[in-house]
Amino acid sequence: LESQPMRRGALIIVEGLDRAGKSSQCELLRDQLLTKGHAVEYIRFPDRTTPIGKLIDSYLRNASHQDDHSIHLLFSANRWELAKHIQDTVANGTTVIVDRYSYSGAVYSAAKANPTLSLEWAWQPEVGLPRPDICLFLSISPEEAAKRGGFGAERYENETMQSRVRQLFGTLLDRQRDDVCVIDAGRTVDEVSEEIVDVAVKCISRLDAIGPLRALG
Ligand code: 2DT
Ligand code: MG
Repeated sequence: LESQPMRRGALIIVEGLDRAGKSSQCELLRDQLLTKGHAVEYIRFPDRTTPIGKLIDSYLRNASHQDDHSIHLLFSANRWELAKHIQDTVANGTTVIVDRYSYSGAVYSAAKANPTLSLEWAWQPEVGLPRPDICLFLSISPEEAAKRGGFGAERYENETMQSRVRQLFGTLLDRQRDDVCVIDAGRTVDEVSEEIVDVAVKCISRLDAIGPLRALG
């Protein structure tokens, strides 16, 4: 008997503003997919454990300063250093769930309104990275986000940044709309999770039609 060719895993990105519930939903999705018998790995960006990630962590905690362009490229480098791992893991049949990715990367940097750091400039270092099979964008209103508690103490956790980020996510996700599925994250955790699991399972079932993992353009 010929053995079946190994089916690859999916690359599933979860994006959204702070307080949208990304991390909880990623964990629920991982658990649900595991229960359904899928092999799953959950990673998040920034990955603060690598040498580059430690520089990013220090910057986010306001313990160090970086030029806007320089820190932007470090966030991107933090994805590039894990790109091969993502490709290999997916090729080996494991679905990879990623909490934040290139979309946060481009949008948070462009939200600084630095005249030489446009959304276009910010997207360029992302070109060629593993392209998600689906990007789930957890959408939440400013009112609902406020209800879920105040801002934390990290850089970017303030009203001005969050409202610019919201606007730029709109622009970027529209450009990348083939890969994006907007989820209303203002509902209960269970309602949101049910829709996310449904979309993820459908994505996994379409992988034969999509073919090998693609690259971001
Ligand atoms: P968390 O709160 O999810 O740990 O994110 N960010 C994230 C960027 O500015 N560029 C990036 O490439 C990524 C992945 C968003 C910490 C903050 O880091 C921002 C919030
Ligand atoms: Mg945060």
